[in-house]
Amino acid sequence: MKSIKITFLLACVLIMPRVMAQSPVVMPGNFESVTLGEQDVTFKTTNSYGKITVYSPSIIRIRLDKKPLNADFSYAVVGKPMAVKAQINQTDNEIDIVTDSLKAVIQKKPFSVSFFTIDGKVINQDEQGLTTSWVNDAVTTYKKMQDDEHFVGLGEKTGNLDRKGNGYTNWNSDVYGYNVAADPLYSTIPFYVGIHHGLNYGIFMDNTYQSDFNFGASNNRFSSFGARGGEMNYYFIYHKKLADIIASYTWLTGRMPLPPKWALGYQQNRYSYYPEAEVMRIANTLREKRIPADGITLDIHYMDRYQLFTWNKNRFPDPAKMSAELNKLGLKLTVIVDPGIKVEKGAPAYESGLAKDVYIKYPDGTPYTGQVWPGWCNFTDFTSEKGRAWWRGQVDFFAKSGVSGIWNDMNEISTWGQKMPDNVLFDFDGRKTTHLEAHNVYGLEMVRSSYEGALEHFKERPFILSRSGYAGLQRYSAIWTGDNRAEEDHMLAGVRLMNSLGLSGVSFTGMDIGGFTGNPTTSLYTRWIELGAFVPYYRNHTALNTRAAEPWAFGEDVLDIARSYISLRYQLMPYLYSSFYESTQNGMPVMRSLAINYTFDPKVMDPTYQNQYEFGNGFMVAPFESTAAFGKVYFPQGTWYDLYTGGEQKGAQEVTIPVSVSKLPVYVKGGSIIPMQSLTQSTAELPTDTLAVHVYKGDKPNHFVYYEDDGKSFSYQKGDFYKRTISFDPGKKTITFDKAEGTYQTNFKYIRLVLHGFEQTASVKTSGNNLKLQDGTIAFLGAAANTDPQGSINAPDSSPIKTVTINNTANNIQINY
Ligand code: NBV
Repeated sequence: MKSIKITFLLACVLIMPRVMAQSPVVMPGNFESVTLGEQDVTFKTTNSYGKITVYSPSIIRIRLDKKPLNADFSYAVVGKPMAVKAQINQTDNEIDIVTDSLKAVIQKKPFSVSFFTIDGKVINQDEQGLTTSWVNDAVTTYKKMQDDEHFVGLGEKTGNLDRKGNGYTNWNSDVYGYNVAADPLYSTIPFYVGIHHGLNYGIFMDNTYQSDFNFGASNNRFSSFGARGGEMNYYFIYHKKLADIIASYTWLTGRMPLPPKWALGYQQNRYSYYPEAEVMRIANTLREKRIPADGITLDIHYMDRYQLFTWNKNRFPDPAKMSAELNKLGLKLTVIVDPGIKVEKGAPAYESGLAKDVYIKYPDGTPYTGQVWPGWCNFTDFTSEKGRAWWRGQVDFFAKSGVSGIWNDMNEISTWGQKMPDNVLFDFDGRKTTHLEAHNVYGLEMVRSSYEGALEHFKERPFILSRSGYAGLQRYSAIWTGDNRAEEDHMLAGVRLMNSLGLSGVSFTGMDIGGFTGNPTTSLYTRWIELGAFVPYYRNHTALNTRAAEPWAFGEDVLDIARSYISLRYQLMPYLYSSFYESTQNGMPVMRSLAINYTFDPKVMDPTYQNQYEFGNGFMVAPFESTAAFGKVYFPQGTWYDLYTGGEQKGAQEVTIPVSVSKLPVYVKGGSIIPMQSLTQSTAELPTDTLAVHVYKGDKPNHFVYYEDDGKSFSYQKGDFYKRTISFDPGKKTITFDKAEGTYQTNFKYIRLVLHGFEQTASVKTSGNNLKLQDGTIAFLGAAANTDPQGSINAPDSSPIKTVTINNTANNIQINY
């Protein structure tokens, strides 16, 4: 008995400390082994396996798992590590990785990572003592909160521009009529930018499980990012400029392909336009009332009892004929698709999907059945090539009906009840996983399938719109912010959602103009339709059972204002199309939070000014509630011009301005180059042969890459475009047009140069020819805009502007003023 007791006590003494030491939080621990490669480091620590890879001089990837790392796989990342000169050295205590632009230091005992500029400034560092850890399957990395650190981005997230003090969750959700503070919403983009001490960096955590970000919410120590499963897998990006961080992030996750030009035009929508006669009535009214427009969208009522890949033949007897008629009017047809395929014996789409075995299943092999619009549905597994191929094939149905755009709704996945079981299995491209890992990429892979299907079957560039998505969605689709409400704060929240999406690599964004749920007041509708002219995807949409929301539905005054702003959008088409082109090249969003170009200006983070944004590189929009009589505008460094009066405003100032519902406050940045064209009623219509190039005097050099092509085919990929850099140099007092590149014949024989703020200008010289400047004609918004063939943007009482028309045929044009 005694010896048993002694043995027991001994066992307690020996075992207890170990039991007690086993913390529920598992840390990586100390390095045990390490292999240094040319540009990577592979290692094992007490409790983890890891790999650090240099992707570019500015991008370093960190991977860490409790088990040996899986074979690499990502739905988001398309960039492969570049061959980079990296110096990798180790001592007993640390490993240093030095590239041309940053230095990473990995502590070995215990594991932790820090990033420094080449001259030794801390950019970002693991919070000592917390670093990365696991709680069961959930993994989180903790970063030291730097003094006065701010955070922007994270995709479609509500709240302030500066995310400091808040936490967010990524789990794609159907949030009908969401609250302006709701989280999560429909899509997941686990990428953000940290800003402190004049430095900025990006972190992209590529993990599709439910993820959580904490920017000092309920803690004063760290910012953190983590996921409920999978490995810690993040890319650290450092550049001096935020714009370059976006360029690197979109190099990693891909950029928007050039959209068809019609998708940049005004789109008329409601839930739902039917039957055909109603669609044609809307189309004809747009034309009669001279509302420029490029698209009409059909919501779920075009289908036969909501069954995918069907038409309700009573409502739409001949869809191909109808879309041809719409096309003749310069309008393209977009239709909605949902992922749910109605389970109905004999229904062609359902049966063919079943035969091809494309549906997601329970572990026992029966398809998962959930309820949506058509009733009980099965759902295509877009994470399998088999599923995607089947869907791509189905897209031919739309091609045959003359459809030009595919609007992907409900792809979070949304089902009634919103409780899709965890044990539903997905192929995950051969890796086999559960709903937990596949949920957040379902929408992305659906739009990928729609996009690739449209590439196969449509003759022209397709337009794809999505409600849900994951990082990288910009490669396939535009996104809109779902079921917003017809409320003032929702309009402004929508602006911030789009600005945040823009910071997170998604350029082609929209919100339901006028609000989806509820009825807007007349003034709110007015302000919203004005604002829409300065939003990448300009679509008016409203829910079932709300009042009519077409531009003519709120009376003559509103109609005039709507027409003016939509017309302005069309006059700005050369500027807009070139701005979209820029996004395809470097990921710069069309709608730019001021945090992009004025990152270190503290005023930008001030909630008073956080809704302001740049639209392309030239305009700054200051949106206010429609009820506001006054508003505060922050003018960052530089010179600014009132778009309507041409009035000059010096920057680095906060100014209180009178606000009226008939005018959206818009300013032009000094130095801007803004090409405009004559008014057309659709992008299918040719403007006149004069391109009005507006140059606003500023004190810094600037340039604009003018881009033109046929706006619809893929021949630009073979060099059939017209691209020309236009520069303004205040030092040399020149405006130059470089030689045009590409084989495309520009539509514009003449350039009408419109100089703003160049009061002393007397004459210009172009390549040796002396041309006389004339006082500019003046016309803007309202009736005048429709009659001005050249697209001027000045109001009657503006400061004098000077114009001169020059031939656009010369290779290089230099104007000395
Ligand atoms: O298809 C109907 C609607 C659509 O109009 C809306 O834009 C989507 O966000 N859809 C959601 C389905 C649910 C509406 C209650």
